[in-house]
Amino acid sequence: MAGAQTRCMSCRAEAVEEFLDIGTIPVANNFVPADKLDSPEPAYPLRVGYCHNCKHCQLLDMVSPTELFDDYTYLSGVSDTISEYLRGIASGLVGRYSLGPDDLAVDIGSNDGTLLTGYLAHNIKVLGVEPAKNLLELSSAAGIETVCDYFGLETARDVLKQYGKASVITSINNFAHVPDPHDFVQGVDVLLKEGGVFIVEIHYLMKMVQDGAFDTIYHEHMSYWGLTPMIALFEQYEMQAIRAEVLDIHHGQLRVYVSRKGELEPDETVGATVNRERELGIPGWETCSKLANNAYNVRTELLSLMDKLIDQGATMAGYGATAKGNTLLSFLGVGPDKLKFIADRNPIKQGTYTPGHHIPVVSPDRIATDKPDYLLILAWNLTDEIVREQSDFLDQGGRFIVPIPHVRIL
Ligand code: JHZ
Repeated sequence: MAGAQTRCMSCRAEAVEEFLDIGTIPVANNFVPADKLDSPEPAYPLRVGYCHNCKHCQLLDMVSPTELFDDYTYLSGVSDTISEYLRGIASGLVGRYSLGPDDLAVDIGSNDGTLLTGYLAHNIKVLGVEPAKNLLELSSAAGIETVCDYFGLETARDVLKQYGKASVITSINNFAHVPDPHDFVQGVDVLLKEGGVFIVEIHYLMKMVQDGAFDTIYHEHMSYWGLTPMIALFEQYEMQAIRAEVLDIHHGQLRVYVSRKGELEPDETVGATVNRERELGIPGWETCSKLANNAYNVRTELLSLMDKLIDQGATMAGYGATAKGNTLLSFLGVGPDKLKFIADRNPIKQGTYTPGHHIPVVSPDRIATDKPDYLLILAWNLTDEIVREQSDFLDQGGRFIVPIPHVRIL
């Protein structure tokens, strides 16, 4: 791994200053299979910084995308909330842009194909672009054709030759995974039809700062976007934001609709969102420092709560073997001595162990048999669905601990 990257990946100025150091930890989604528990596990520094020139936030240490994404354990289709949401994006775009059988919809980072299945009932041509080889079987079973590659200028040219231009291109939660956003945006420009729309959705830096969600920092998330720096990036390629929506999903996402300049008319949401960022000073050095302080506060508070409950004889497990959970547990240094197991519905994760501290990941059925007193919700963005699903646990006297935005017991 190269040294700290203080050159901004968006504006390319040598102006990125570190504001939070999570530590040297393994990659959050690299769950360890049982037969690899004794093998050495690579760990990388995880530091995040702020660009004083364009206000972009990014990691200072980049892990190769191949290590992060060639084999991927996160499945879009596992949680009902996320599946419905993703399919809803597709049907929403069909209505908004009157898409029909002549239109091609491309989804970048298409994962198991969940989003693209939302177009099928409308007879739209669809194509996924997804680098994770292990997910191809799943998308193909869902009836989705997928190009197995990283998206960028070269892949866009190949897709164009074989499938033609796309009327809509979606990139949901993977623009932050990209080490070279310039190459990505140039690829979009090549593949997008005249008058077409690119829809990019990311964890919104503003919500991340407001909720103190420092656990969404992990090696996969190379960038932490606000709208202001994103607009500056698009402008370099004669592209423009035409609409911006702040959404509740994943505790706060920013969805930006992008077209080539002059092709579609921007609406008032873009200016309003940029103004809001300016008013709140986000992205800004001070707000980034606040996020760092919240990380230290949550660490102190949650560790002392867990220690107190364990001293009183309580047993504890986790719910949701999430990437963000692994950042939190690594930052706190929590292992199986505190959390007996982590329950998760994703069959790919079950039977594995969390990176670093090796907490076993098991099926949620274990909750009923082991009856822990407390479940720490590591997928706290999906608390409502989890509490609904685990109503028996609550009825039998179990309690949930939610770590973020602040530590609380339900
Ligand atoms: P969830 C992922 O982060 C990774 P993670 C990625 N980098 C990204 O950007 C964000 O998503 C958006 C399980 N679960 O969505 C399913 C149950 O078992 O918070 C999932 O494994 N039962 C792409 O990993 C996990 O929780 C349930 O009832 O932080 C949720 O993962 C529910 C509701 C969820 O993402």
